[in-house]
Amino acid sequence: MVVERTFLAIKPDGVQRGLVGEILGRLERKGFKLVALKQLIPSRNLAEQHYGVHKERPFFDALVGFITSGPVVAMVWEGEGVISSARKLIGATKPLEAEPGTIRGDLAINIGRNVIHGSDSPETANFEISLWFKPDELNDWSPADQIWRVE
Ligand code: D4T
Repeated sequence: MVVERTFLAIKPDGVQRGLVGEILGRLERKGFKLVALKQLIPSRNLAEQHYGVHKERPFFDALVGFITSGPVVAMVWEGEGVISSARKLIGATKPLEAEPGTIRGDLAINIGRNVIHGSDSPETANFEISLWFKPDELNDWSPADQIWRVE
């Protein structure tokens, strides 16, 4: 398996509901490595670029309005297969259809308030990481307990 990086963002509802620690804990306990983290209120321009693929969809304005409504916790996580694995940990887009045990399955009800975003492919991950972060905000580091993380 290839070591990858993915972009994850805790949306304003997750921040307002005090779910940041819960979500970070799940990703840390899984064993993925956090290589960048910051809180920001996204500009309209950033939100429109991030959700550019949904530009023609009827929910686009509401989506951009929501993501720019308050602080977002933007992150880059690294690990083998992290892009698809993080999507599994997050669960289905519609929280009522997300499996129990997933972030959305356990913590959300509404599709417009589904707590977290995760990149859906290597191409999207590269695009989103460079959209949200400058290169010097990404940290290359090795966990001190690396020896316990079997290759
Ligand atoms: P994100 O991109 O937030 O991780 O969500 P998903 O990858 O799981 O789902 P998506 O791209 O299809 O949708 C992006 C974002 O739009 C919201 N949404 C989506 C909405 O409010 N109404 C809708 O009908 C759909 C399809 C939820 C997630």
